[in-house]
Amino acid sequence: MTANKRILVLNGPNLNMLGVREPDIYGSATLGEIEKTVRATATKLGLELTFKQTNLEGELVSWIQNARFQTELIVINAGAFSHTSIAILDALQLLEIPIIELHLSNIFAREEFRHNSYISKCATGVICGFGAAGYNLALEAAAQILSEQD
Ligand code: CA2
Repeated sequence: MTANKRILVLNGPNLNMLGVREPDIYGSATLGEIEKTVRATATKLGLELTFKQTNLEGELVSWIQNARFQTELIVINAGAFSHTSIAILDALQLLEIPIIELHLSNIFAREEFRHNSYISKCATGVICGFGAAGYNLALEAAAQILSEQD
């Protein structure tokens, strides 16, 4: 059973601009539209969802630190910080809960500087390249992981 399990979905820099530019890479859905769909999926799966976005690295670090006793699993699309931020990796490594790394685009089919993700080093699994549908896939994976813990 996954009832009442809490999932935190964190979104990093520029993801608030989804649907505004570059629909060929990131799709045409806005982050608000994605959140709405993900909320419906969470309800269907019996998961309690918190969904947040920030452009600030330090804010992401604080949210990850605060998640320690407040959530059973994190889904994180850290945007460009995935490729640069040891601070976010350090914060995630302090957690003792499953971490699902998420990207809309297939980062391995893009520029070489996107091929390395610090977050992958501590992720339970990575979902990338499925566009907005990846958020729902991440929730399905979360429900599966949490049900195996019971
Ligand atoms: O594919 C992803 O989800 C990324 O995490 C998105 C990041 C990028 O830096 C990562 O390499 C892969 C960028 C998010 C930027 O979002 C935009 C949205 C609309 C217009 C421009 C950028």
